[in-house]
Amino acid sequence: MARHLTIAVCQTGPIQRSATRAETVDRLVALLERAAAAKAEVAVFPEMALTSFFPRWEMEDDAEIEAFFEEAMPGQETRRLYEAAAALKIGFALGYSELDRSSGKTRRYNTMDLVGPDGKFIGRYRKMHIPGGTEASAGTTTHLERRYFELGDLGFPVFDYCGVRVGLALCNDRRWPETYRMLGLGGAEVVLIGYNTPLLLDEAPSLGHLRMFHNHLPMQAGAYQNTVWVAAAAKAGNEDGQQLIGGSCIIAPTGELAAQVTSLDDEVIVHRADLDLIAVCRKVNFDFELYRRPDQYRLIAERAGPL
Ligand code: CDV
Repeated sequence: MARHLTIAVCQTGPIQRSATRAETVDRLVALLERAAAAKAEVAVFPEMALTSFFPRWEMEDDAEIEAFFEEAMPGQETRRLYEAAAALKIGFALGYSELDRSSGKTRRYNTMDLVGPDGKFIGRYRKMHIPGGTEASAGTTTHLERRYFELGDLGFPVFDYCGVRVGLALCNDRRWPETYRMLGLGGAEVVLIGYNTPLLLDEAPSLGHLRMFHNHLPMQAGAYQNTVWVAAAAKAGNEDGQQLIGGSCIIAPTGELAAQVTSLDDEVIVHRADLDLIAVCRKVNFDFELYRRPDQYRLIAERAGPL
């Protein structure tokens, strides 16, 4: 029997620092309702979908920083989203900032959770490629994720979502080939990604015209070379004075853009992903079992010479 998964990408416009969690959750619930009305079975929201992208600010005060984090998921203010998922029978992947005190220490992660169509937690991913620095430096776009987040400690897990193998990734992860390869080797059929990408970088203004190209290029290559569907949700528009790129999309295992947003606002795009296309693409070029053999890799390593 043919296998499909109808995927919704829920892009958000800017989430200003002045917005309350309740206002933001209202917007996410409205997007989820639109996705369900379009018969989507799963929805993906952006990275840090509950708050402004705060690593653009250098903050000292723990209370000020931790106001951007969630200690429990669902918490009091986010529970409505989980209830909406159960009522609408559509699961979601949600990016947020996680405060983990379970070990007795305070740990902070840039996290994405996968939730089922019954509103129940399925699995968690913590961002592995944390970009930026710990202190602002002159002449570069302030991006302080390393000040606020530890490296993820959960690897690249792949989860069962209603019989479909689903992996998660966050923003900068999407630029690195190992993200897709790890998820592909773990059997992922669908990769859900959330991101926040500034339109301009002070350190490389001459590359400004390539920002959208460099957004789509690695995701299309990752989808093609690992024969997975990729669905990526951006935060977009002018958020607290910084322009975010948008460009949310759904990409087929052929590398083709199957659906793309047309705004920098709250917007839902939906595509019925043909999961059988994965096997077709694998047969053409990327049969891992046949071609990714240890003897072949040994030869490649030998010929590469000393590092
Ligand atoms: N949130 C991110 O991970 N942003 C990074 C850059 C711009 C620092 C990105 O790769 O889009």
